[in-house]
Amino acid sequence: MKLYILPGACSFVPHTALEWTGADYELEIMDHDALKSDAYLSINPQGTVPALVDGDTVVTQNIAVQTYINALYPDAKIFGANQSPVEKADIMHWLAFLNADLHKGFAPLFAPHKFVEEDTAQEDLQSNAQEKVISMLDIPNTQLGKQEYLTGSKSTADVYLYVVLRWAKKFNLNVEKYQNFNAFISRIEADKGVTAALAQEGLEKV
Ligand SMILES: N[C@@H](CCC(=O)N[C@@H](CS)C(=O)NCC(=O)O)C(=O)O
Repeated sequence: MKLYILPGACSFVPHTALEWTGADYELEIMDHDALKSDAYLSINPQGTVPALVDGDTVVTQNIAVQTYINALYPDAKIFGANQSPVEKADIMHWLAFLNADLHKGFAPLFAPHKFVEEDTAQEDLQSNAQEKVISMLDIPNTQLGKQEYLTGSKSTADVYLYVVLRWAKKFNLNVEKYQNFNAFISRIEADKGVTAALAQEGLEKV
């Protein structure tokens, strides 16, 4: 099984999940050019990570990749410890929020030129995107005021939030008012799978 990743990208989430499973897997560390190569586009026509190749099976889209890993290694409980119907809905709720809303909110910060051409328009777009992202971060911060992890037990949703909080630091977003994130980051960075994935991706703790 091979997982395609970009260091520090959302692919960090299935990367950590594979660490949690103890599975024998190969990591393919890509760069932006390699993502747009014909070879990679034949795996993922969107030219994005993550992509997981397992024999003849190719899985793309972050939540789908995690779902595949969870199905292969249910004992690793990557979606959290308890999996009643309500808890299954809860993990999907958080993953959808993180993947579809919060993650997407960063797109204008990473690549404003993909949205508008002019410098001043890009600055306006980035400033609006920053405000929107900061406002969305209120939601997980509030949840972490009630419990240590988003769904109550550690899951890939927490790792996804951790990735997003690294991006918030990268873009110097002022999230100081969200008092629950510092302790949360320390908790996540103490995790063995996270520590291993950080080292393999050449990343420092934050
Ligand atoms: N909806 C996709 C989003 C994937 C995505 O945006 N991946 C980013 C990294 S976080 C990427 O590959 N960016 C490189 C690029 O767009 O060139 C998923 O869930 O897999």
